[in-house]
Amino acid sequence: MESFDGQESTVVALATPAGEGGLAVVRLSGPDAFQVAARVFEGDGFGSNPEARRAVYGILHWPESAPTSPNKAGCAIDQALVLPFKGPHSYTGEDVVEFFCHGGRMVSQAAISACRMAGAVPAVAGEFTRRAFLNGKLSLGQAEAVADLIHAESEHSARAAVRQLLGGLDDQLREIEKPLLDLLAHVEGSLEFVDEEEIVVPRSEILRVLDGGIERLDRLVEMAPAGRLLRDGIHVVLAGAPNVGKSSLFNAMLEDDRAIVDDEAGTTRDVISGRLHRAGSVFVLHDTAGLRDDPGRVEELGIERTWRQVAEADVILSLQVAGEKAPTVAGAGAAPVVSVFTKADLVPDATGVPGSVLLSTTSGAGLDDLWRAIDAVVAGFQLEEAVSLGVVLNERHLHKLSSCRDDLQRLRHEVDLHQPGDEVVGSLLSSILGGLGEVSGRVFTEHLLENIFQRFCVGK
Ligand SMILES: Nc1nc2c(ncn2[C@@H]2O[C@H](COP(=O)(O)OP(=O)(O)OP(=O)(O)O)[C@@H](O)[C@H]2O)c(=O)[nH]1
Ligand SMILES: [Mg+2]
Repeated sequence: MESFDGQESTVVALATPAGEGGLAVVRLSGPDAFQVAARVFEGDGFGSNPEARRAVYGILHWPESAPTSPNKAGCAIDQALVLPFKGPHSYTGEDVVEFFCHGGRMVSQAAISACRMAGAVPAVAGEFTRRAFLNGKLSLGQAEAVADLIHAESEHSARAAVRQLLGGLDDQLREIEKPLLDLLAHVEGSLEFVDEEEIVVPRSEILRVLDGGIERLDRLVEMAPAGRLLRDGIHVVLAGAPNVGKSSLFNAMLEDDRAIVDDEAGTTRDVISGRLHRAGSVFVLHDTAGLRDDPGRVEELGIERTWRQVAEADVILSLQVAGEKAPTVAGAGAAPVVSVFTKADLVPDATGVPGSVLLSTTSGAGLDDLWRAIDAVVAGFQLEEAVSLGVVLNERHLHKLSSCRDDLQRLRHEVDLHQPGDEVVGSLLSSILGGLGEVSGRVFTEHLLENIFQRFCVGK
């Protein structure tokens, strides 16, 4: 990957997916965006000082001076529309030009090459959004929401990302930071008038603010699992003894004949996964090898994979045949378990056990009950809350927010037990606020930006 080129360069990239399509959008951003555009576009008075936000129809062509391809010089590439944005009123905050060309690999590649000959350099992944962040057009949470929105596969994840893009996470962070900043100002203010050792701001006041911060951070940290589920989908693992009907149920839930079903025990040897969209969420189902004590060699490898999958599940479906005694996987993973009794059609007088689901994939009876039970488990994951607040936390957020919470707790303990002077309180508070600033993007490092923007595609 090419390294980030600094903000002085003018970059170019295809903003729409590569391949055939009705339109392709090629985007330029940087101080020379208008000059580059004027060298490759001819139409209705369009020049190097174009009217902002007015689309102009014309001819996109190779630059007149194209030393590497003299035979192309000035040749037309496409009929296109050009739309200029004058910084700071653009996505990146810089001068931006968008060309709307005909879709298709050749046209967009030629448009990009022409812009490069005219002085632009190729953008790296996420460079437009990175520039938007560096120019103060987006917070870090908003920039991350852009990536989440692009990658969103479900209605819930798209809704949560768009709310975060509109400032959801920033609002939550501000609510946490504001009282702490006020307290910091208060203790720092008191230092101007008195001796360092002295305590002026009442301890009860400090404790009240710290408690409020800890509580708000706790609530935010609790939403981290929801962020992962929104991003990666809800992983449901079907596990149980061989032949209980795991693959049959997996196929029935997916409404697709994906996994091999057979009356020989030990049919499934490997984890088979399938995705499905339901109630605004993505579910990832995993069919697994049946668990038994004396498996063959290959089966044993499959069983190891079953346990790994169970350990990583969000919801475990523990299957056993109705009316038969069998070991279950309850308690094997950290995730909630739904007990499922299968082959209900073979036991005509079967009655359900409270808290479990009785079903038959042969007749289809009980499948609705199973989804209701899964929905009840999912309701505990706070997805709705994350969506409505616009907070999609990732590992980075979780790590930072938890350590800020722990630091606040330590400070609280200190204030409560040892009554430190205002100067100590002030210095600890400002380091905690620095940590919170790394989540909001007030404080950032090159390394942090590298990690965040590598998730983006080129052209965003
Ligand atoms: N009568 C009846 N038979 C079922 C039902 N579900 C599955 N079966 C049968 O049970 C046998 C085993 O089904 P599978 O779905 O392959 O079971 P499994 O748990 O995936 O088995 P392994 O992959 O060997 O661990 C097959 O012959 C299925 O047709 C059901 O609801 N009713
Ligand atoms: Mg199977």
